[in-house]
Amino acid sequence: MTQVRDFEQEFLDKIEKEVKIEARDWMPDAYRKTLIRQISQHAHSEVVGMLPEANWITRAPSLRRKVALLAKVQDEAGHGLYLYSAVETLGAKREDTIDDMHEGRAKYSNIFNYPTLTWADIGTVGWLVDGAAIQNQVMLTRTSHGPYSRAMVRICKEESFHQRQGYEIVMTLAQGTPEQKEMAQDALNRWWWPSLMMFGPSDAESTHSQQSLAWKIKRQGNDELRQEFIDKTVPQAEYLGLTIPDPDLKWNEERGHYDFGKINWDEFLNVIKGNGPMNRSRLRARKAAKDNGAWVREAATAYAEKKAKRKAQSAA
Ligand code: FAQ
Repeated sequence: MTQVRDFEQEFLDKIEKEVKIEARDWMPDAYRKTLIRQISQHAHSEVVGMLPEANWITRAPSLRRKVALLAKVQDEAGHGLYLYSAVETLGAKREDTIDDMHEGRAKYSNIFNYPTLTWADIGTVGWLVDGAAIQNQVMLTRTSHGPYSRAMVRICKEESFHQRQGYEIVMTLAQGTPEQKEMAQDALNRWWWPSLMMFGPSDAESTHSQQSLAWKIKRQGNDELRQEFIDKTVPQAEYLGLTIPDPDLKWNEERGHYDFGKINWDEFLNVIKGNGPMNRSRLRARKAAKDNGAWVREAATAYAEKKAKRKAQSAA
């Protein structure tokens, strides 16, 4: 008698035993769908995230700073590429996911819809934005989906370097002239709250967390990660002699955590709906990059086809 395989049970057993789900394994449609959503949005964030930083490459204050920033921006492009490849293992077309972003059907991180006004913003983005990204992404190295988890191992190593690069820029400014210190404080004032929003809505408001935690796509909730980030970052700001722009921020001995003020979720929702200060400019830049790069993609495809044809002819 032939036995009928229970694919869903096999999948759940793997999740339970921490066995990674690989590209050719059976997986529920909803698991595939939420992974395509999360990973492609993560990839878009990496690529859009290049824009506010690239804005300062030509104006970096020294050759050393320019080289480091250039390398960081290139790293973000690489992260986008690993992540788009991970999405493709799930059967989605990279071009379709990119079109989804361009047409407003897919999101990217709220944080990249704010402008980088001064050089201190570049340090602060490295310190806070990469810091928050690492806080969120270390758990993703243990995500249940194999290709995503492996991509995240490498990405986290690079993000750690970015965070230190940013912190070092802010430290230099904080120890510099009063004007430089003021510039660092101003950047912290503008980036603090949007960085806290990067972790997503509170667990009670989060659409996907419960199921994603059950499937071990996410390994920690949005609120827990946000709290860990705050607990780590406050002493870093104190060391720099900078003030976190939150009058309600206070160490809570009983909880063993910092209490913090109310996040403006209306601002978050408005930004992710497309109404942040830089949303339109970011999408314009990404669409222009796609249009201006069309000839390169066409030439590369024509070359690859020609090469394959020649190979087939010489094999015949
Ligand atoms: N921005 O139910 P949840 C970086 C949306 S990479 C915009 O909690 P989920 C590197 C969410 O998509 C930064 N939208 O969702 C870098 C959902 O809407 P949907 C990106 C957000 O997925 C540094 C709705 O709200 N990192 O910084 C945001 O379970 C420097 C309900 O939310 C990743 O993408 C947000 N912040 O949890 C580059 C990490 N938060 O999709 C350059 C991977 C939530 O139903 C320079 N992603 N939403 O339309 C994740 O870990 C998760 O997707 C979360 C959200 C935690 C972001």
